[in-house]
Amino acid sequence: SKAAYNMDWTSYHRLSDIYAFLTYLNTTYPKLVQLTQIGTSYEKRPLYVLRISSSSSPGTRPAIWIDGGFHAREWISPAVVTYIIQQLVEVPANANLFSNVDWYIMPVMNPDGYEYTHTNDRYWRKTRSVSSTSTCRGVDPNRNFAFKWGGMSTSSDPCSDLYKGTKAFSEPETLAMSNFIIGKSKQIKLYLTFHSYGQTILVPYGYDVVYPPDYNELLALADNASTKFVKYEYTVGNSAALLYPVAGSSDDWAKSIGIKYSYTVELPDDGTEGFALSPSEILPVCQDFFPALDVFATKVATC
Ligand code: ING
Ligand code: ZN
Repeated sequence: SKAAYNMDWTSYHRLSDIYAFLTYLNTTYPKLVQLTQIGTSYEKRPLYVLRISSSSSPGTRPAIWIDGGFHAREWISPAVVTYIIQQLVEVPANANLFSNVDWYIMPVMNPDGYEYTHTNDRYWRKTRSVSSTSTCRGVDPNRNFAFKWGGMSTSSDPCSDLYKGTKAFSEPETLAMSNFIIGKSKQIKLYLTFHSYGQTILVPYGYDVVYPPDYNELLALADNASTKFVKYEYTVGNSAALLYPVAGSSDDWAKSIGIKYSYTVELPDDGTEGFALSPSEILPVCQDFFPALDVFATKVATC
């Protein structure tokens, strides 16, 4: 099958390429996809969600939410998420993945930061909002969600990479995303957010070593999904236990609003190249991960 006209997974792409790809899909496959601008970033870039649905009344089936690009320097994340979109939309053999499930996919939730890593600072992490008390810019979007906001592994210092912001959802990006998800929270059964690096699937909660009552079900599904990985070995476990406690993250928040299955994926590598993962690794990482989505979709279809 042929990939979209302007996109490939042998190099990392600027935001304009990614947005052109989404626009192309929206005009080329009107029956299957719908591109919605859910808001604008601090620097007034559009925030896009692509819905993939084969339903005659989209919005009624159980759904999967996927996002990427929270942290600007984690370039493999938008690359994997755009690959997932391309495979779902343009490879007929993958149509079974949306025969009973709708998908809402936001490939770049922090477009300002992403562009900044291409133009100014390759290792920028946060958003690009201006502080009223400091010359330092940006909030960590994964410390800005409204569950246990301001707890462990967060900072009140605008110069910190873990700056939590002035309040939960202070950022236009986290606010727009959370409002959209809340509007679909009856439908969305699985929340999947892609970060890097570390090769782990993190299971809530992350704010402390605390386990939701259905933790074993969440763990079993992630374990099952991870049996699909061939090239890269992923570790599955509670985020606070496996990594470190993190408050105000998006996966905890998704779980807290009733989305049963909620995970943070730390894509490859294991730290050898880290954020600077070689372009030659993009396609292998994408191809290794994609089959796991079948496990998630099969579970969600019966939710
Ligand atoms: N890592 C995540 C972070 O935001 C994380 C790790 C996510 C921990 C969610 C707990 C819960 O720090 C990266 N690479 O950003
Ligand atoms: Zn991250």
